[in-house]
Amino acid sequence: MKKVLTYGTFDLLHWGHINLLKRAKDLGDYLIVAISTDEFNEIKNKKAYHSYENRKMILEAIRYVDEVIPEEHWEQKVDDVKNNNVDIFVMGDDWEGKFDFLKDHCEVVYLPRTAGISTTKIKKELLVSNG
Ligand code: C2G
Repeated sequence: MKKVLTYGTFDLLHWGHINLLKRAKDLGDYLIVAISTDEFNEIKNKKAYHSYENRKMILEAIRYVDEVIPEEHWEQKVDDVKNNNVDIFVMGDDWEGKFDFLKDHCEVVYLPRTAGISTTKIKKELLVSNG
């Protein structure tokens, strides 16, 4: 069984996220998503609209996602890959090259981001349209 692992905040879930999760799952048989905790989002300078628990529940409802684990700090990826017997690490290519150190432990794949959508864009456009 080929296991795939990816990380993210996945706030205000949108079709760009789904495109990523679908392509990640298509690379193997089992997809684990490490979702950023609210505390880790502070370290990433991100303020998610939905809480960790609710973002986790939403991700677990997606057909492409087999397991959701917490992402609590930058340094956990090697352990996550080892402890979960991960074969392929996947991220959107806005992270191109940033996780190449994982190549010692698994395959590393950066997938093209989906253009035209982002959580930031959604927030901005809602702000403008609702004045
Ligand atoms: N993504 C995408 N296309 C978009 C938006 C997002 O392919 N239009 C991808 C991102 O590249 C990422 C995943 O969807 O692989 C989740 O996006 P975010 O929730 O913004 O993740 P991020 O905050 O970049 O967290 O340790 C890694 C970090 O936790 C990544």
